[in-house]
Amino acid sequence: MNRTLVIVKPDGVERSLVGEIISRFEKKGLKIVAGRFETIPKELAEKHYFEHAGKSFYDELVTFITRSPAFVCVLEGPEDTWKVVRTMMGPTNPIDAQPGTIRGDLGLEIGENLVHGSDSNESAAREIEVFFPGI
Ligand code: D4T
Repeated sequence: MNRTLVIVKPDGVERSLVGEIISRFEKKGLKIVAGRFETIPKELAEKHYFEHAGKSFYDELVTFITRSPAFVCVLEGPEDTWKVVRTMMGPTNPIDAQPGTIRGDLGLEIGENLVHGSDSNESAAREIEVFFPGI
């Protein structure tokens, strides 16, 4: 089996969209194999978003992802689960996201785009280790 990390970001939790978002993945056939609510500590957010350090939106991104509880989970499917999740999420900017995708149906702003999914099997392994070490 193959796993990926998904985060329903603080905006998704604040808007009570955890069930709506996670149920889409469950209906698709993916399994939740670990999950918790957590206000992501700054150190974890910085580890998670290390590749964006120094970019214009970095400080805002870290402030956003740490501002209130997120639902962090590991989803499992047969192969390339990260890709299944990313396709269902839609592109980073909800303005570009097609109806039928999570960001296309539920989002409006790039800075409040509801959900994170790892962008490769390598990122998935790294990010799962950041949030669920030793799982
Ligand atoms: P994440 O990593 O949150 O799943 O989003 P994506 O994989 O779809 O997009 P990303 O890594 O390029 O961006 C991470 C995060 O930063 C926010 N962002 C991004 C922003 O606020 N302004 C920007 O210009 C960009 C490119 C949105 C997602």
